[in-house]
Parts: sequence; C-alpha cells; structure tokens
Amino acid sequence: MSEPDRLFAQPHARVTDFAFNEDVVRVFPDMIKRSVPGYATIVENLGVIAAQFAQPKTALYDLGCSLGAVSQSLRRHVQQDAVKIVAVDNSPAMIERCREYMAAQSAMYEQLQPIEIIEADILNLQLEPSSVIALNFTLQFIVPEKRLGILQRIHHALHPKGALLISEKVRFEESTEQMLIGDLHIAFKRANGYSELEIAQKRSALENVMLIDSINVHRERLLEAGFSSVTPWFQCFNFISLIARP
Ligand code: GEK
Repeated sequence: MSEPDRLFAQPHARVTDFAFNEDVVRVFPDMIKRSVPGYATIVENLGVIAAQFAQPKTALYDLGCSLGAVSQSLRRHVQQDAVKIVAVDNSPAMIERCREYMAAQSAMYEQLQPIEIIEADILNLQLEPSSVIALNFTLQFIVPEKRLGILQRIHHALHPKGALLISEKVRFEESTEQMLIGDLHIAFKRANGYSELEIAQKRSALENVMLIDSINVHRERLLEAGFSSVTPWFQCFNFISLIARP
C-alpha cells in the first residue's frame, strides 16, 4: 500500500512548510523508516513497555498516531482486561488511512484490544483516565509554548502506576557533539538512498514546523509538568525514547 518516498527528489522552486497531507500519507511508512533511525525497534518495544504499565479499565493513548503503528503494537502486546486504545491525529488524510490499516489488522488477528480512532487536535483533547500515553515523535510538532501544558494534562490523566512514553529527535547542547551526531544522521539517510538534494529540501521543509529540544530541556519540562522520573530506554544517533513516570 505504501509508495517509495520521492517527495523531495526533484528540485522545488520554493520549498514549502512540511504538512501531513495526502502526498505524505502515501509515502509515510517508507519515509519514516528511512528517516528515523531505530523506528521499527521503538514501535515494537513501545508495545512491550506499555504491557508493563497498562492498568485494567483505563485508556491507552497514541497521540499523533499517523497511520497507527504504535496503536497496532499496543493492540498486539497489551493483554490487560478492559483497556481501550485511543489513536488520535489532527491530519484527516492520516486518520483516513489509519482506519484502513487498523481494519486490515483487525481482520488478520483475533483477540486484539479494541481501538477508537479520533481525528482531533491533541491540544484540545479531553483525556480520559489513562495508564499509558504514547507521544511517538509528536511533541516536536507542537508549538513550543504549548508543550508544558499538554504534558501537565497528560500527567493529570495518568494512573499512578502508568507511564508516558515519549520519543523525539533531539539536539545536543555541546556543538561538537551536535555536529558529530547530526552528520551521522545524514549518513544514515544517505545510506537509505536519499540524495543530497532530498536531504536539503526536506530539512528546509521541516525548519519551521519541527522544532526540537535537547534531552535536558525534555527532562526539565517533564519534571516541571509533575513527572517524578524520566528514563531514556533507547537512543540511536539523535533519536531518543523516554519513559516518564507520574
Ligand atoms: C508513528 N506516532 O508512526 N494534534 C494531533 N496530531 C498532531 C498534532 C496535533 N496538534 N500535531 C501533529 N500531529 C507516529 C509518528 S508523526 C512524526 C508521528 C513524524 C500529528 C501529525 O499529523 C503526524 O501524523 C504526527 O503528529 C507526527 O509512530 O512524521 O516525524
């Protein structure tokens, strides 16, 4: 169903801001796999981790679900009774395709957890009592001044034995480290078949819409939002995944 990502292969007269529209949806599985080091490992293990924190009679949220990869992993790994998985995205094109993928998964496997797929802005979403909330590469697309507020709402919704699972691209505060790891990420993209033109045009498309923080900024903000601990469980180059406990 997914096409190879050639969105930035030809020179664009003017590179416009990146948007999660139908063109992106068509190539998304290929794009994210070739751009985010460790993506498949992160997605699979978010299910494994979620199974340790999920509590009966609570919701498990996949916020900024895109095509629902994390929700699919949660459905396969979490066995607790009476949990409800809720996948949320504000891109109509993503949600439409997500529903198709989820229907295909439901048809293929028995005994999957129930799922609700919602088109909504996570900034306006009323969160039900939850035990696991995943923000898998989503917070980086939220305007910086709204990030603390959403983390505070997530903290408020979380069961004491639950967890926020958050993955992000990060920057490094020390410039030589930033240069080294940034270059290694570019090498990863080259190794996955992206040309210099594709890498450069994608970078300018994301410049104004994906604003990344350092690990320290994430940690401090999560603590300010009320979380008691922040534990990195995965890093590959400048891509990390953290477990934040209420
Ligand atoms: C995955 N988690 O495959 N409200 C709802 N959704 C939003 C908002 C918002 N305010 N802002 C951005 N999004 C996925 C990958 S992609 C990351 C997540 C990437 C959505 C946006 O529409 C997009 O689908 C997603 O967040 C970010 O594990 O493409 O690098």
